[in-house]
Amino acid sequence: MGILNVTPDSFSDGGRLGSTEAAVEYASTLLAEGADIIDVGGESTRPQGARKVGAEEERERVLPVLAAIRRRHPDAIVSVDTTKRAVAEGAVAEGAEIVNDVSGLRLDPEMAAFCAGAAVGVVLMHSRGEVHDMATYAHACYAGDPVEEVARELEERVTAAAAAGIARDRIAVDPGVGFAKRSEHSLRVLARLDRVVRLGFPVVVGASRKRVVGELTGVARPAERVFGSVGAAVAALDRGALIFRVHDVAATRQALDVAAAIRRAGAA
Ligand code: HH2
Repeated sequence: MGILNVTPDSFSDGGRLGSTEAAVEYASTLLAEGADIIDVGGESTRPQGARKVGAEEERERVLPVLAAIRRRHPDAIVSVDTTKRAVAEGAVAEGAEIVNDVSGLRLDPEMAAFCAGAAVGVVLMHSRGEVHDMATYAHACYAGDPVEEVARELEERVTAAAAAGIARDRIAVDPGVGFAKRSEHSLRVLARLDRVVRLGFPVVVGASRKRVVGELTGVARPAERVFGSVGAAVAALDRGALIFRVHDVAATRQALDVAAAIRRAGAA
């Protein structure tokens, strides 16, 4: 899953894609590099405290880009990274097939019913709090093993999604690296990804360029964290992840293709 942020303030690549044409060009590059899904997002959750974006502004950022990607690449699978029903609705009308909700359908009371009715794929990511503080440490309190709490809270989100009528085979789950998690929590959740896999859904992991990678590698600039990010993706693959949300598609794709081939050869 290649990341396409049409935000002026994303933590690693904000403000780079200033026009619809530039965004579509970038989507073409991600697909050529081996992305299977393009994840388009119009609201940042960056750790410094993201600025709240209204639904109308987010729609204006995301929808023209989605429409243009679909025109240029009619067969591409596009997901929309949003917590808002109004944005998801517009995106699905433009051809998005997946709603990637970093709140796990918590923040907009209309989101779950919309996703059920539209019969889209849904990524339920673990987080706590609101968009502006979910990527901070404000809610990074775990009494015991964070893995158990994250798995339990994800299970609650799955139950809520199913209760709203979302089919179980349209759900994927994501432990939310860096969301309501200090680096030690993110590491623990990645190390014990098998616990999340056991929930019974495809697992999405987004460690790309994140703070935990920066801390482990000593690389301050997010855009330069490619090697560490690839390491995280390979480790996640080994622990059962199926979808990798990444900025650096070519590097990750090549590493994962090799790592997956080694896994398959071992299983034969
Ligand atoms: N992380 C971010 C945004 N969306 N979605 C899923 N499913 N999993 C993630 O880990 C995830 C996500 C944050 O990263 P990014 O989009 O690079 O930054 P920003 O929030 O600043 O736009």
